[in-house]
Formats: sequence, structure tokens, C-alpha cells
Amino acid sequence: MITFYDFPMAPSPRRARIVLHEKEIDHETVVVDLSRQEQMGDEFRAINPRCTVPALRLDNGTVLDDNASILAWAEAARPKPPLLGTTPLEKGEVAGWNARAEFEGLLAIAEALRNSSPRMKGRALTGPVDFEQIPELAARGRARLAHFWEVLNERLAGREFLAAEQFSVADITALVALDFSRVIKGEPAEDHEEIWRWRTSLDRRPSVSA
Ligand SMILES: N[C@@H](CCC(=O)N[C@@H](CS)C(=O)NCC(=O)O)C(=O)O
Repeated sequence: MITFYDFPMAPSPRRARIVLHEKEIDHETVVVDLSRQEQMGDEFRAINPRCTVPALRLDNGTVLDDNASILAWAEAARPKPPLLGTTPLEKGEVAGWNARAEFEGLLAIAEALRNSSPRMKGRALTGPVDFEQIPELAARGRARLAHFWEVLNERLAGREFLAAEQFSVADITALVALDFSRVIKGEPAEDHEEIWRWRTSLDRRPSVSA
């Protein structure tokens, strides 16, 4: 049986959870309670030495230890529905917008949150190594995120999906960033109407509430 290591409140495993749901890949779920630091314990470290979720253990015991590897495996193992685009051009577009949603969206939120939250003192980056917070980075993260919402709103004008005229991992990463931006009260303004229209339409997909 495939085992998915998850934490329901965290954004990164949610990305993989949506992918597994879209692809209808059967699995059992093990919750790694990040609020109790279970990711740092010996038991989980033996599964994923990177001390992060998501992780996916395959039938043969191999552990895929991040979103990039889980997505690549899932797309190859179960090509339908395609989440990485179909034509060469679509694949390029999807890869580009997924990277932007990750770097300019999700990582900007992480930069703001992890460099300001008292709970994350000494844990400014995820992983096995402790890094101190740099408070100035919190403001930079917020500024980067605000700029990303401008870019996203403009991109979505007249479009149903972020890339490639079909639902893709670019939409998944951007919607996870959008929903998670609530934790830093960094959501886009109400007049970013294209973003809110796109987000509302994605609620039709069962994977979004998986
Ligand atoms: N690059 C990784 C990042 C994974 C990651 O940072 N996950 C967070 C949850 S959103 C985590 O495991 N945090 C553990 C911690 O805060 O120590 C991926 O996307 O797979």
C-alpha cells in the first residue's frame, strides 16, 4: 500500500494531496503532527531525513520526499488527468507558472511567516538544520506576495486556468498559496476580481477540499 505522510493544516502536503486525489491514486494517510514537532522525531526522520511533509512511500518502499518528486512520479505513473500540460508549449507554460506560484507566492508567505512568528523562533527554514529568524525578511515576504497577487490577477484576466487552458499543477500551487495567505492576513484585495473569480470556480473540483 502507498503511504502518504500528511499534515492537514500545512500548505505543502495539501499540494500533493490534491495531486493524489486528481489522479485517483489509492493510498493510506499517516498524519505527522507538525504542531507537536513529530517531523523532527526519530520515527519520521527514519522515513524522511529532510524532516518535512509531504512524503510518499511507494509499494516497493522507496520514499519520495517532496512535492517535486511526488508530482513527477504521479504524472508518469497515472498520466490522466494530465497536470503538467500536454503539448510542449503547455508543458512549458505550466512549469513556468507553477514555479512562479511556488517561489513568488508560497515561498513569499513562508518568508513572512517563518521570520516573524514567535513559534518559529530558531526555525526560520524547514528541515533538519535550525536557522534563526531575520525579522527584516518578514516585510520583504509580504511585499513580494503583494506583487505576486498583482501578477496573478493580471494573468487570470479572461482565463479559466492559470496555464495551458486546462487545470494543472500551476492552479494547484497558486490556490494553495492563496488559501494559506490567510495565516499572515496577506490575501489579495477584494478588487483583485480575477483571482477571486478563478478561486471560486476551482471549488467545483472535489480535490480542492480533499
Ligand atoms: N520543498 C518541500 C517543502 C516541504 C515543507 O517545507 N513542508 C513543511 C509544511 S508546509 C514542513 O514539513 N514543515 C516542517 C517544519 O516546519 O519543521 C515540498 O514542497 O515538498
